[in-house]
Amino acid sequence: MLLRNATLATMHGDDPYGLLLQGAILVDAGRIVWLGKDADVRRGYQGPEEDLEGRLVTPALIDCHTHIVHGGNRSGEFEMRLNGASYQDVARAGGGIVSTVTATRAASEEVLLNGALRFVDALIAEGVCTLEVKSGYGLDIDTELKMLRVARSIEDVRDIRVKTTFLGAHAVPKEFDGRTLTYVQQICIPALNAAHAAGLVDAVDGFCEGIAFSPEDLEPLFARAQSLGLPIKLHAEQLSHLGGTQLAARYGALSADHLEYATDEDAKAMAQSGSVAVILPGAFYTLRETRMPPIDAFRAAGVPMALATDCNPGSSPLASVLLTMNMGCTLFRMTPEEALAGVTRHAARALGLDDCGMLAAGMRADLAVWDVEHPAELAYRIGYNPLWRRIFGGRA
Ligand code: DI6
Ligand code: FE
Repeated sequence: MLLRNATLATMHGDDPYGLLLQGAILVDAGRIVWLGKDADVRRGYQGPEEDLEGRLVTPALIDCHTHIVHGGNRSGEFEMRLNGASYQDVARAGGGIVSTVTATRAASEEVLLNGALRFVDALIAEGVCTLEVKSGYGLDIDTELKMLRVARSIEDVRDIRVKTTFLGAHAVPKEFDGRTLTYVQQICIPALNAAHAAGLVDAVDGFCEGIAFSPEDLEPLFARAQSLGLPIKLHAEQLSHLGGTQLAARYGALSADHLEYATDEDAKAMAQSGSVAVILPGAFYTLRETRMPPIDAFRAAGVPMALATDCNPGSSPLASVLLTMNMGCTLFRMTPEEALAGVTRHAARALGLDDCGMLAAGMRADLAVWDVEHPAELAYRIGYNPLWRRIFGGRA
């Protein structure tokens, strides 16, 4: 299939957005085999072609940080809080992350899958072709595996690629209250071993925070991940500065995520380890955080920045990559070009993928065709989806 008469945002090269006007893309067997100027289309080409009438083609979007598989929802505590309930009131009513753990343990795989598909479909409608999904609402071996199986099964029922991340170190379950390291040793590491043996893990993540795990707690888990050959990611410096970023950098992490409280030194460590900074404005917005991630320091150090929804029932009930891009620009002063790179090229890198996120010969033909003239429009509008067509592996 030949797509003609399009503006191509290739997301590489010297021009902003890697823009190519009056471009064409030749797709064969699910891959981009050629792209260039429409005028240079090979004369001998005989196959089907389509005139895109000047529309914009970008790499398909990538949501590289989600907790999209989970039981129940937390709208009740959202409402309680806005009616004046305190944190303790919410906790007494069984709220918070514990309530999602209880609901996720109780839910069947079918219920979890159908719950996730509501948000997966919203992302697909915005041109997403690759999705990362974390475990971390099971906190016992069976439920962590159940979440990862459900995450993988999304690929069986939708045209989307799923990468799974083991997040057993998300919270300490109440049965291990005050025994964090025991939980890591007795549940987290055995769950990781079992999930890896079942072929369910692409990366290992943790929540490094006062209310969750210290760098010392995470060290044995990361050592195990490393010996299994699994890459590391980390929720780091979201609510306070604990040194998670430096730990992640020492393990050559694919990414450190959130990073509101990260420092210039953290940015330098990430630059050295080649880790991506995954910026999550949905959680910043929902928690009404005021401390901004050090975007200038990431720029200065040359740390690639990705943007993701963090889609979860507590701190970021967000299922829109387009709104995430807008928030990255308006809340954090990222440029529209950085926002688009953050959900394409750099998001791919945050997942360790080198076959998507850019338009180039040899890449997967995961494309988004937009009814806009210029790529800045993607981050600019709020609550408007200009997707015209999504192409997954060469198929519309
Ligand atoms: N950071 C967060 O903001 C969420 N998890 C995490 O690691 C909170 C998840 C939740 O409240 O359910
Ligand atoms: Fe998260």
